[in-house]
Amino acid sequence: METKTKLTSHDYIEREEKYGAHNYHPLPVVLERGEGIYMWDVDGKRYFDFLSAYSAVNQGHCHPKIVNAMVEQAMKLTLTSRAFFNNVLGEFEQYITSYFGYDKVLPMNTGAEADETALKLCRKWAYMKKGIAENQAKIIVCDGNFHGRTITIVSMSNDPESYGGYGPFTPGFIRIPYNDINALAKELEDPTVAGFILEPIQGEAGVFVPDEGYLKQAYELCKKNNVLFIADEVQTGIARTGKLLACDHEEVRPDILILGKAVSGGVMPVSCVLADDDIMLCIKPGEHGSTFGGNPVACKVAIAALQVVKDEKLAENANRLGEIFRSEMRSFDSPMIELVRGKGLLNAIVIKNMNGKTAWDVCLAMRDRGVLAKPTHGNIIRFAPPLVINEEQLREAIGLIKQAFEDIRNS
Ligand code: IF1
Repeated sequence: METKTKLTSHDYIEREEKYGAHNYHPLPVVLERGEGIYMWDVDGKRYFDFLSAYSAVNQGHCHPKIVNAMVEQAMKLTLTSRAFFNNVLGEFEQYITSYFGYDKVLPMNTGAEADETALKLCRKWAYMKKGIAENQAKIIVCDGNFHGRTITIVSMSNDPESYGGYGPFTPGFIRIPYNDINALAKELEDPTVAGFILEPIQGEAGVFVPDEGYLKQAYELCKKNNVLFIADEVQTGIARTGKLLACDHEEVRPDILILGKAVSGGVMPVSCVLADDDIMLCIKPGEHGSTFGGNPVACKVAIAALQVVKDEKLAENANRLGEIFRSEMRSFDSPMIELVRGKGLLNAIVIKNMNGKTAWDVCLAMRDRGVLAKPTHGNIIRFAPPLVINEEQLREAIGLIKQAFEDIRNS
């Protein structure tokens, strides 16, 4: 019997290098198992996950209630397509519209698809309800935005890493500075503006939390100008920032709400768009869809994942523990820590390079201490553990993070 030689981490990395597209530069660690707030690499070393797959694993890795929901449905019926009805989609639609308080939901799969759906909905509404001339609708976007990787979405981006080399670009977007109410007010005077799409906290840009009141003022300006307020809560939603939605911090109810990532607890791609009838019914049968959108497995997974958020009070936990994280890291004396910012358990540390050491080196040192996180935009490290983490575990991880900074200082 041939004995299988154990592959080393290097072997795994080399194999990906040889056969996989080079569209990522992962931290050198090869993971094999995840449970709750932890992941283990192929050598059995345990890590605190402080990225949560960019806030998709809010409920913790392989949450039994979510995985069981997936397995149970997968043994019965995985996919009918929307060519036919099935007994699960309506259950999900009723559950999630009641959960977030909207008339209707349009189910998709990835966050980008949900963002694209929101943009299409906004344009349809512009022509059918606001009376903007065909093909003239404009949508306001913010500098520093990240809404996904499709060509229309990168057409909104001002990050060369996102849009570089992918032209020509989709027209119809006006870009303004984030967190700038006056800039928004000015552009809203244009009667061909149909929508304003934003992240309530900019994740990829480095966890930019706008000024208190910005969301509320922006929403009210949009209302005054008959413009749809479109919130991309793919990363900030599902309890991540200490409320069910980041918009809840200012009691703003988006006209179009975009969800993804943790809607499924990181078990499979599930995304959706929520809106009331006057907007949602602008899309007629056959005018939009997706093969897997709203499939029975996704529906059962999403119901289970959202129920976990409520049952385990993840928003309250994120709110309380986020305060501890920011307080501990702000009071920690390290020459590499420029500032700490965030809300709930979506936080970031802006790193000052020291003796040639960068945020990447900090992440390598944290990996060696058993905590996984990754820099964004070079010098910003995002810290986003699963929301099921408890105070004792958080304090243990904070201790390891501080040790990693010390290791760098002493190296
Ligand atoms: C990558 C970033 C985060 C998102 C918001 C829509 C989407 C995302 C606010 C699209 C996705 C992911 C994509 C992933 C890494 C990660 C990311 F670094 F790219 F920007 F989180 F900040 N709206 N974000 O954050 O959702 O289509 O991916 O399901 O592309 O590298 P998706």
